[in-house]
Amino acid sequence: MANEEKKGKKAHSDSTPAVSILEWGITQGIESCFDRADKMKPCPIGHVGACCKMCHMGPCRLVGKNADEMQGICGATLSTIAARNITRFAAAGTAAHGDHGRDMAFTLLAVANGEAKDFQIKDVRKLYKVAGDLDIEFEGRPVNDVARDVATKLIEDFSRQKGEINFLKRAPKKTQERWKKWGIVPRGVDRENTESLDRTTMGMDADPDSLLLQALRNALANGWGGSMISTEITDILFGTPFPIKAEASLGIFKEDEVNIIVHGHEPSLAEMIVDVVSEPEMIAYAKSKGAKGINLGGMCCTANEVLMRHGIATAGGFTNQEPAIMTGLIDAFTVDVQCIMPAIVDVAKKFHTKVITTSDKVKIPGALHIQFDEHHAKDIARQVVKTAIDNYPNRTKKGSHVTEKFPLIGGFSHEYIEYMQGGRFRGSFRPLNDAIAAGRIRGVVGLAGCDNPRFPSTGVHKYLAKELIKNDVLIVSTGCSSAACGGVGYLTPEMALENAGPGLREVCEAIGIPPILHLGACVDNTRILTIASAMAAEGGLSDEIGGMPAVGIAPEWITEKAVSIGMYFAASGVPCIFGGESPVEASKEVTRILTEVWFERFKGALHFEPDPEKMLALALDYIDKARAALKLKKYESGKFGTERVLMDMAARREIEKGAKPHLGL
Ligand code: MSK
Repeated sequence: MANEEKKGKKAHSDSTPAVSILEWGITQGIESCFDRADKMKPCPIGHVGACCKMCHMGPCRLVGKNADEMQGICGATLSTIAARNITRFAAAGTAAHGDHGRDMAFTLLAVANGEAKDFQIKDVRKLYKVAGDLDIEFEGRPVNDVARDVATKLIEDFSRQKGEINFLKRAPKKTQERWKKWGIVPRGVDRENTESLDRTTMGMDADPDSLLLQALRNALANGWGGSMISTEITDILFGTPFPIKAEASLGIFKEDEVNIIVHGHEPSLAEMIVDVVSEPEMIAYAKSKGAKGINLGGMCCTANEVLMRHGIATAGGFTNQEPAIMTGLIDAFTVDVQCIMPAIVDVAKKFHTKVITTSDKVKIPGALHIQFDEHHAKDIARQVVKTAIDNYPNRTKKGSHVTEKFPLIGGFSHEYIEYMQGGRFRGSFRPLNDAIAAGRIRGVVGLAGCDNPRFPSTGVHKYLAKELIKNDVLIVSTGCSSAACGGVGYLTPEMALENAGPGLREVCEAIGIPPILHLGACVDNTRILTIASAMAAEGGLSDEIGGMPAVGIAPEWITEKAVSIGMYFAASGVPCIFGGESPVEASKEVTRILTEVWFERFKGALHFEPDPEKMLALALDYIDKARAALKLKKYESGKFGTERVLMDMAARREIEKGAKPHLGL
């Protein structure tokens, strides 16, 4: 990337297929988010957190040379206003992931009660594991009874008024002690959301530190509550992922088949569509309309869900929504919840594409609405697929196609990561901890979050991914970051051979893994919490999540969900670096709390840094300082200490002799 682009000043995609389609779109007068980003300059006051619109005396804008000494009409200072604004970000992000988790919990309950007959519990072993964590008896009981108890107990996590969220006890003791000490143990998801909204109203909490502690408590209700509930139940219902091949890029569409996209976050309908598109009657119906078959692809995090479990190809992340429609090849663009640009309906009108909304919570004027209901899931999926097939004959030649696509390997659940380090019976995190201790792996980075049209979209993900693995940093990726990396072939073992530093390359070669492990959707960032907790329990590094040579990076973040994620990592002990300008830049005090104060209390932090080179330097600095504090061998590329040898595939097979390589069996 040129320097100008690295600083995020050029608001165009860094994806070659997207650029070629978007350029064609410009010749046709079709507008995209990139054009709107060029035209729409962010409000310079709201952008840095200096605008308070919590009541109707304002909005109050604290700007100018003396902004630090100014007050809103009620007396709120710049720091109060910036802290309130980012606390509301955290609350909204938690609400989004919380509602996702809640929907999954109610689906599990409906399945257990025999009311959602099209779904089954695919991973009974995981159900039992979660039941055990929740102190629910499972031995000798009917599966549905256990599932009902699990769903009921997890639903209580949303409405609980006192006490604490169930999965918090999965965290290392020391991490939990820090939460208790600073009063940020979340009670229930809804309670924390309500309290954040309450505290940030006019005339309530004015102390930035107190507000930001509530933001952390609210975010923890997401990480160890809503999102973790979603990940666990999705695994129980649809299977715990294990490595699987797939493809990525806008080139996944087929000219002679019915193309359907599933976009959004909640996978329940998408799972049914996966089943339905291979029904012989549906394929015959598609053929009767002149198509050779049905081609299913995904977008954003619904894509990640069905990629992780079925190898369904992804057309990319957030900014690929409009270019995907501009191919002219999509017959139905089906959306569920979150990260759905209303603009897709306008783009679709220029083609034959039908945009189908499916959630009561997401309706877009001009879209066809087919309401999803888990009680009649397959019938509704058939209706969606049939709508796409019926639309196929309406396809015209209009559009700009690309054919380039890349293979990838996804499906790295935390269970599989443990399995790959010793097999089903000897799985542990010891080899990873040892490789870090010996300096073969310098540290671990969670690369996550959105792709942003205000950046050279996807470019900062790719730049950081390449540089980090060159520096022997193992990457775990989720969300649109996985799509950005997958869309250029970075999620393959070959990437390690060609680009990884010598230590990381050896590890990847020994196990046969890519240097970037695709962990799933945005909600699956909780897999990173689980991995970090397991690494702490394994010993040899830090005995809590804080202090590990690990960093979270969201280089092109967009959403409130991202802020909530960054905060639950910070509270759990992981320093996080977000790209772009800071939404609290107006307040030095709030910036100091998010970085220095939180690091002192939790060993985590939330930085905002627009320059990708500085993001990289900051991440490596955190990793090296954590190594030094743990008295680990100083990292030097190509010079390792001794460690336990990682087992390769053959060795694991030898040990297991016939054991099935997947916990979900
Ligand atoms: S989809 S939250 S744009 S990662 Fe999860 Fe992508 Fe960000 Fe949505």
